[in-house]
Amino acid sequence: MANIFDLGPDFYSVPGEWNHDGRPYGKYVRQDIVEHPEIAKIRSDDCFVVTYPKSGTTWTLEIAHLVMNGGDTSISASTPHVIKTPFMEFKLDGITSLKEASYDGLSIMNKLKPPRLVKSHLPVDLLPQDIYKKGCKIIFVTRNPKDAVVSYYHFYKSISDAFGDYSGDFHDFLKLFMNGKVHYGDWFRYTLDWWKYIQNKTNILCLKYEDMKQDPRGATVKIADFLGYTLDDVTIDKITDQCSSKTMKKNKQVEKEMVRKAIVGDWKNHFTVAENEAFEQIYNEKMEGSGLVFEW
Ligand code: PPS
Repeated sequence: MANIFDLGPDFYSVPGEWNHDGRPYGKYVRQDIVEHPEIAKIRSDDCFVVTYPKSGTTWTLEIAHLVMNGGDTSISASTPHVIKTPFMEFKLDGITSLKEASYDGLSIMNKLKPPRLVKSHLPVDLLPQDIYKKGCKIIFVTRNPKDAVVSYYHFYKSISDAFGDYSGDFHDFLKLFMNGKVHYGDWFRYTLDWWKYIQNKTNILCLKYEDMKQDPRGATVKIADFLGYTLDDVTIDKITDQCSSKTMKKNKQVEKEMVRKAIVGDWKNHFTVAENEAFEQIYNEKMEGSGLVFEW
């Protein structure tokens, strides 16, 4: 039966993208890490922030980094975000939005002093197995997929280095998203695989973007508790403040594309009524029984 999200044969794919296990990856994702995750040397005191793209990764990394530094903002103010908290599988020559001429997350990770805080968007089965074997801490952040796809659409439009010249509108992009044709693939598969894995794991903290927005201080406290840092109220308040979207937007060390509207519910400005109804139907079928519930 024809469905509102059916893709025609000529759908957009980013120049240079490649596939692994049914998922597209950008040319900036290191294929050798995806195919041989064991090349990443993992330490038991590493902490990974793992997300489907556009779920609150940058925000969470900033909070966790400040927690690990007792609220000291000097590194945040002086070091590019992607250097202090490297993006493991990401490699690109000449990122125009960075001061660096080239970037290789894994080699930066290899040079960092422990404890390292690392970003990844890899699915649960593709992260280096040593992360699980060595009991590394993982913060898994998830976000309602309507807002995630809106955020992803604006990201595709804003970084031609990574996504080529995407000229489609949001409605075209939603079709790509619903068919798993955006980088890192199908949101439902990604989220359900991670969600199943994290159940009853004490070394994994699951945060939802919407909860963090609702109670940002509570998010700082949860992250500090999880990472094993005891911080006084003044420091907790300082970190929470420092990590507000308003303050992060002003931080020159955070790429400008990483902080946009930073709200819950921007999907209402993008979805048509028909798209929303079709989305809800698919969402309810795929997520039924998962126990994962979002605020919209
Ligand atoms: S990425 O590229 O996947 O790492 O992007 P990610 O950081 O996961 O998600 C980007 C969205 O998070 C919003 N953001 C924030 N929200 C609240 N508070 C803070 N401090 C914050 N920083 C970033 C950002 O604006 C993106 O969401 P949208 O909806 O596009 O605004």
